[in-house]
Amino acid sequence: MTDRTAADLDDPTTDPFDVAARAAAVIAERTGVARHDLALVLGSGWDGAADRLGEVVAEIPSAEIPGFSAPAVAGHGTTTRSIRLAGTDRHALVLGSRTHLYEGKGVRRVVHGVRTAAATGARAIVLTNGCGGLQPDWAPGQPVLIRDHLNLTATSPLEGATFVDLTDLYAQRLRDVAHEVDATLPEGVYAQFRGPHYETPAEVRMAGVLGADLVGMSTTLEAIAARHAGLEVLAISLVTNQAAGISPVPLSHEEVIEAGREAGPRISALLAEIVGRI
Ligand code: 8IG
Repeated sequence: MTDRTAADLDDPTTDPFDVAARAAAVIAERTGVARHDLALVLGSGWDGAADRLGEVVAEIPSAEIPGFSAPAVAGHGTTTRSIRLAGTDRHALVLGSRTHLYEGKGVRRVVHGVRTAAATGARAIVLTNGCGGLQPDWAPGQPVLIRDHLNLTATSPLEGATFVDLTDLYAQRLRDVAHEVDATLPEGVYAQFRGPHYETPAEVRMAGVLGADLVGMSTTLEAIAARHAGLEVLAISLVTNQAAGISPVPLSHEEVIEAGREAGPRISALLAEIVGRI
């Protein structure tokens, strides 16, 4: 069944929203939670960041949910969790990973988690990612609110004549909520490249000239699909490295890992406080 429904998403005659509705029905059945209130997508560096949100009500291998991709490596699949937010009767759907455009599985797969979140009843979604930073004063480990984006993927998750206004895509209301928690959080414009290679220094300079502060390989297509599905969007990047050519020192993988580890407790607390106020 999982295989068939995954194939359905790739079939152009299938409505991806039907697959999302089936996925939401499976989530409701497996979690016993009829309706989720908000959703989170955890990007690189954010793995443990949802652990403080509240009590895990249920955890499902994502590959068992219609339309979600099977894990690339057996036994290394991610899970979808239902978490009851501490001190409330509200539930968050936590998507443990995402499908990236560079995997070549198609844009429908990239945004299926977001559409599923909307189908479970969520009204808002928090998209997180790890990315490269263009501002020299943003050290690795710096969280940054996405204020706006440049979609440099040359594609869209929307099909046909679907004209969606993106003026307030990264909702000012939710950025205000985040700033109530931490007034020092900087904001930036995120440029999504297709990847999977990192940018050349010339491409990073180009992105800077175009107005980007952050470069990454996710989030913008999901944000567009989320807005189209009626979700309010908050997106938070973790700058895990300075983008190519920004620092005179070449990237050190160890430094990046260490920065992520060091940022762990801070971004977990940040996320829990923000989610509690949404
Ligand atoms: I972590 O420097 C991470 N992801 N495109 N560029 C792009 N994606 C990234 C980067 C980066 N760092």
